[in-house]
Amino acid sequence: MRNLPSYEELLSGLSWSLAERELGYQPGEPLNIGWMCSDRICRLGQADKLALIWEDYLGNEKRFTFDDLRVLSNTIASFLVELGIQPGERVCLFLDRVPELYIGFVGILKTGAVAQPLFSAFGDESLFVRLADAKTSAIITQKKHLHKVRKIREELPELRHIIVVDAGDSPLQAREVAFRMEQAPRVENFAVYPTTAESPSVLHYTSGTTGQPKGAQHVHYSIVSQYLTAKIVLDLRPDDTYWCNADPGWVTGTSYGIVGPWSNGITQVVLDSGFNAERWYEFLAKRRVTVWYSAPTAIRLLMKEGTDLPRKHDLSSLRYLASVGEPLNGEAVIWSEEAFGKPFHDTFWQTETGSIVITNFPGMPIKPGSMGKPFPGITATVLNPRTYEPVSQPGVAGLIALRPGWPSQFRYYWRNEAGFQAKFKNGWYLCGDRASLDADGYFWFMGRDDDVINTGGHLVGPFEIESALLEHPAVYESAAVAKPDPVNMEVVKAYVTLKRGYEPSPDLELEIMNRIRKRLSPLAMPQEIEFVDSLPKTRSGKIVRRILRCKEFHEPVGDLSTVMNE
Ligand code: 6R9
Repeated sequence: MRNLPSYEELLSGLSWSLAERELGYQPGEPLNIGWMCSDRICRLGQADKLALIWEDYLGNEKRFTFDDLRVLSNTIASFLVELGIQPGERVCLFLDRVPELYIGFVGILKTGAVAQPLFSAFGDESLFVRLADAKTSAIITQKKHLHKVRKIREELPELRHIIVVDAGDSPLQAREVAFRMEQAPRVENFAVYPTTAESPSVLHYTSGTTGQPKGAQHVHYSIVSQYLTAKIVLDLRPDDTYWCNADPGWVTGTSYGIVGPWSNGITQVVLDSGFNAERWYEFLAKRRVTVWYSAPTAIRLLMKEGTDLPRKHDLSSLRYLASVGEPLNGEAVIWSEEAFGKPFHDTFWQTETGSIVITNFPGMPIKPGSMGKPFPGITATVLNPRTYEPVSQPGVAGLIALRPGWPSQFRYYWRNEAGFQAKFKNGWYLCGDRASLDADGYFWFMGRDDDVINTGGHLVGPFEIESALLEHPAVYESAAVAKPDPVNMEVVKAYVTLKRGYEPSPDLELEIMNRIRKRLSPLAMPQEIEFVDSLPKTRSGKIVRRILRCKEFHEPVGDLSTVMNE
């Protein structure tokens, strides 16, 4: 076992310029994430090393070396260029976790276009809102998701190309074009577009309390943070087999499911299949996974199955475990010690931060339940919510805040300057979360500072759900809030008032739920609908979700002076 540096040693030894040097990047020169993750690794003599081992739910397997990644991403890139895709245009990836998703991401970036990954589980409404907002030019998808695109494309005049990766003999319609990545003529050489540090790279949509989801725009320079944090925090080493079980529709699945590992030349494995404890343990054992990046909800699901199941599988290859997305409760850390002989290391970050900002490092003593300390190069603190000054005492709750300026910080919200400005106060970027700091400088997460619902690590905005609820003919008003849940931490609960002539009934409840599931996504679907006569509102008529949320969590509501009808 090698000696791991202490936190203090890390602090003094690490810098973003070190990452620039290791990546061979000179400030001012072209910088392209797609090239960095493929061509550069080949040039380092790793062309034949495996970049991706992919497996689907049936156990079918595909393997791609870094040279395959280089050539196939070239192939996709030149296909896009032939279609007329210009640098800066948004190209959406709307795919299950198939190889085209990972390799397509790299290919899009090579053309200088912006990759816009979206969950393939999204229904037509969720898809529409994000494509319309981004004025997306092309979408890469599968046959099975085509009906959702067809349903909305007439309202998306900017969407010029619908690229289907598995069209086969299926008849295609206007604007649709077939592309088979592995059957297309391989493109050995592609002139990678000379993007620079500040050129836009990835557009990730994330939910807030008000309005529709916001597009957090990242730039090619983000690779500097993603490379270094993947190497240091996830402790990636050349011989590792790495598994990040996040979907690239979520920022974790791109920053640490594509860019982090591949810019480090690491072999990664992907399982294109939903959660199943037995299957996951089998996969870990069969693939001899060494580093695993997961999420608390998945860990809680595994915990439900007990420690006998992991003991039936040879999990001795596992060396390092990390988690992101929600608070990792102390219990889960202790359980993982029991089940795997190793703790999960909590990492905290956001779509907007682009990379891990507060975390537990290998070699650092873990305090179960704490998120750890800032990554070297990140200045993080807890602010007094009234003065926006750092709180001086340990244990006092406040707002998690970061000093702007780290490489992978989002540069703006797409076409939403006001929303962007609102994230900064007194020279700090506000994460929208609350925490306290202890005397040793460890952060302890307390909760979000807004009405966003974190269900199984996925942020769902109340506005999106309420908008969809209001489209139902029976719904007069609605409020979507979080409700506690033993596995997903939170699930969506909707409070609904009905229009005259409609009566609450279990059938109506089911019908509304299903509608949300289909139009938005299974995650956004309310697990419960409570029909009420009225909703709590401020004097200016705004629905006060806080009151409903507190009811669900059995918490005191606090100051009600601005609320009218409670
Ligand atoms: C990467 C990602 C960000 C929000 C964040 C916070 C919650 C993430 C957490 C955590 C407690 C952790 N969150 N990591 N809460 N402990 N280790 O999750 O991005 O989807 O934008 O969510 O998730 O509330 O502000 P994103």
